[in-house]
Amino acid sequence: MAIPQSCSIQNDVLEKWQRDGYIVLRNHFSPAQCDRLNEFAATLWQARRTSGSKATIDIFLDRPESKRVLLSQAPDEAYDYSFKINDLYLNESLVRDYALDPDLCQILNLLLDGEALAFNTLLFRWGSQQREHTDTLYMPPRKANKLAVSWIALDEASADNGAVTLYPGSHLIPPHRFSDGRLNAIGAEMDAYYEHLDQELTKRGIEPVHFNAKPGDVLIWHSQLLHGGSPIKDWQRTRRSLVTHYYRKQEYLHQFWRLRKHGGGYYLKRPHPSPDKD
Ligand SMILES: O=C(O)CCC(=O)C(=O)O
Repeated sequence: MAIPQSCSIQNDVLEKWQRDGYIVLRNHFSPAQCDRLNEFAATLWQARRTSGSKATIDIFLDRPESKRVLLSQAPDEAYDYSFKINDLYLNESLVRDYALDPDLCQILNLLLDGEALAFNTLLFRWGSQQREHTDTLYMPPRKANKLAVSWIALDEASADNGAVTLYPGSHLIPPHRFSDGRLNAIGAEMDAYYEHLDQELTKRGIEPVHFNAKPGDVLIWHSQLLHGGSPIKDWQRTRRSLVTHYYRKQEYLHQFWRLRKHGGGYYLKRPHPSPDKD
């Protein structure tokens, strides 16, 4: 479902983006498209030992034994706990079809005011239950605010099965700078990061909302929007989703040999991350 070219609708979308720091595209992907990606994910897991996939997976996300391993070496029991499979966009054309869907890219280009460049994907079977955060802790953009994230719902999501929690308008809070002056997380200084956000949320009267999704809905959030994964109360209900992070192509022209066209946008070709050392 592309946003029609009408200026007033584009203005409405931009107004919401600037005010709230996120937009929602209901029914963007069809039930058949959601089924296709879910089947792909199930087969990927079942065939992981023999498929030759170089992807990594972060397993037991919400537990002390959390670690990054090669997908081919993930233990069977990891499937029933939160995990994320990293960067499938690098080798899986099907994943790029969703991350760089032409209608989705049209909207991302509008929000980013430049051409979207996918540089990271995460495939989930359950909610992450990740504490609230801003994505610039992990991957700040070269150009301030020019990072957007799409979250494609592949199951229904609600407060019971770990819906994404958002803090509307929190992207307008001046970002916390760590002791080196940057936005990247420094583990020992995270208390100060959360104190800054707590104070600003209180001052601005910002309350969290759950993103209650149906399969095929897409949520797009701003890099400075505070968000997280709510606790999973009902482990009978999977909460499958594909997350993609996008910079702008124009900030990566100096790495032109890594830029690839796909669908309606571009992606950054780079090596897979390394698994954790034992
Ligand atoms: O899907 C979720 O539970 C949250 C994902 C998230 O916070 C992220 O990718 O930054």
